[in-house]
Order: sequence, then C-alpha cells, then structure tokens
Amino acid sequence: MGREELFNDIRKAIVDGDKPRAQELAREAVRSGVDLNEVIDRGYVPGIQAVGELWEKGEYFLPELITSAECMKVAMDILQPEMAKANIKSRSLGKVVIGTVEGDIHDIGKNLVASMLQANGFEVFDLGADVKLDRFIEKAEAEKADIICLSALLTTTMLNQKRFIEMLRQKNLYGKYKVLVGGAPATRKWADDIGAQGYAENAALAVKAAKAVTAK
Ligand code: B12
Repeated sequence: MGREELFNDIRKAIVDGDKPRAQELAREAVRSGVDLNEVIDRGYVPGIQAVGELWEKGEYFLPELITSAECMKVAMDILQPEMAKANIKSRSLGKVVIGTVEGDIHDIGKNLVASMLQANGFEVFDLGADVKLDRFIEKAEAEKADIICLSALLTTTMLNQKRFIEMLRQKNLYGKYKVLVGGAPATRKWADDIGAQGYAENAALAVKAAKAVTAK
C-alpha cells in the first residue's frame, strides 16, 4: 500500500468508526516503516478532525464520536510503544507532566501531544484526563519535572489553566516549571494573558514549544 493510500484509509477508518481497521492500519504503518509522526499528522488527526466537523454539522451524534475516539485510542496504543522504542536510547530532552485539566474528559489531543513529546525524546508522565490541579504540582515536584502541559477542550475548563498558574504563584512555584497550554479553545493570546510560558495549536508544534522553553 502506498503512503497516500495508507493515510486515506486511516482517515476513513476513523470517520467510519471502524476499530479493527484502525488497528490493522496502525500495524500496517509500523510494518511499512513510514514515519509514525506523519502517520498521526496526516492520517489519524485529520480523521478525528473530520469527525469533529461532522458533529458540528449535526451529522454525527455522541455514539459516533465515542466510537471514533475509541478508534484513535486503540490505534495509538499500537503506535505509541513503537515510537517510544525508536527513541529508547536517546538522551531525555526533559521531563514533562501532562494531563487534561479537572472537569474535562477530552483526551485525544492530550494523548497525541504526549505521544509526540515522548517520540521526540521527552520523558512523559501522563496523568490522564479530569486531573485535579494539585495533582499536576505533586507529580511535577516528585519527578523534578521541567514542563507541565495542560490540555483543555471546553471554554469552561480552560479557566483551570488560568487557575493553575495562579496556584503556582501562590505556592511560590511560578517560574520553576515551564507551563504549556493547549486544546481547541486556547490561543497564543490566552497563554500570554494567563502567564503560561508556551502554547501550541497541534502536537507537532507542541514538541517545538517544549524544545523552545527547555532551551531557555
Ligand atoms: C471527540 C469529542 C468528544 C468526545 C471525547 C472523547 C475523548 N476520549 O477525548 C466525547 C464524546 C466524550 C465528548 C464529550 C463532551 N464534549 Co466534546 N468534543 C469532541 C470533538 C468532536 C473533538 C475533540 C478532539 O478530540 N479533537 C481532535 C484532537 C486531535 O484535537 P484537540 O483536542 O484540539 O488537540 C490538538 C490541539 O488542540 C493541541 N493540544 C491539545 N491539548 C494540548 C495541550 C498542550 C499543552 C498543547 C501545547 C497542545 C495541545 O494538540 C492536539 C493535537 O494536534 C470536539 C469538537 C472540536 N472541533 O474540537 C467536541 C467539543 C470539544 N466537545 C464539546 C462539548 C460541549 C462536550 C460535552 C460537554 C458534551 C455533552 N453535552 O456531554 C462533553 C464534555 C464532557 C466533559 N466534562 O469533558 C464542545 C465544547 C464547546 C465549548 N466551547 O466549550 C466541542 C467544541 C463540540 C462543539 N462544537 O460543541 N466530546
């Protein structure tokens, strides 16, 4: 199968919510030796984005969304260990604590950012979704993390990104960790306004942002 055909089939499997196919294509991608970052960027991500558009147009409902989200998860479960393996011998670029903030269960984008950071040489501690703000600090302190990544997909929960930074200030920890924020409602301006050190609109740019803040 050619690359373009593979990417097309992956997008289709996600849109169709076809789990066995999404897994089969992930295995096919691994076997064929295509760059797995590209497989995610050009196959899986556009697939779930298309699902988001169908939902916004009212053509898809919750069950379809959940099925497509599960397809992403099972495919990432295959891709992620392979990406981590490829990087196993390289020096860690830094430690990252990542999660989706309290009140928010969206984790597809956060998982992608975590996978890409790991694949690019960061040591990643993924706390999951709906993570209490204190927990990010506890983990960062325990692991001596460099970066804390906060994902939020709801306009209501993005306020927890702001609260988190206020919490760091209160605990005199502001500046100790570089905070990156992201998720659909976040913007560069939002990140600047709340005092985060970085923002990125997708997983590939998140890697760039993480490298930029650790280089400072
Ligand atoms: C899939 C989905 C769901 C799935 C989530 C499954 C899962 N395991 O994640 C389910 C069905 C469970 C769901 C539930 C809900 N959802 Co929903 N959901 C979506 C949908 C369609 C796609 C989100 C997604 O996965 N996108 C694909 C990924 C790849 O993109 P991404 O998350 O933006 O992540 C990328 C970047 O933002 C960035 N990034 C992400 N995180 C981070 C972090 C850092 C640090 C950095 C640097 C970058 C970064 O990189 C990522 C990769 O490129 C969006 C629509 C949309 N257009 O976003 C609605 C959407 C987010 N949901 C919405 C809503 C309202 C809900 C519900 C409240 C619905 C309900 N009434 O029950 C619940 C929320 C429950 C809760 N408490 O969290 C609204 C939010 C509206 C708003 N403005 O607040 C949206 C926008 C849909 C809409 N237009 O109404 N949802």
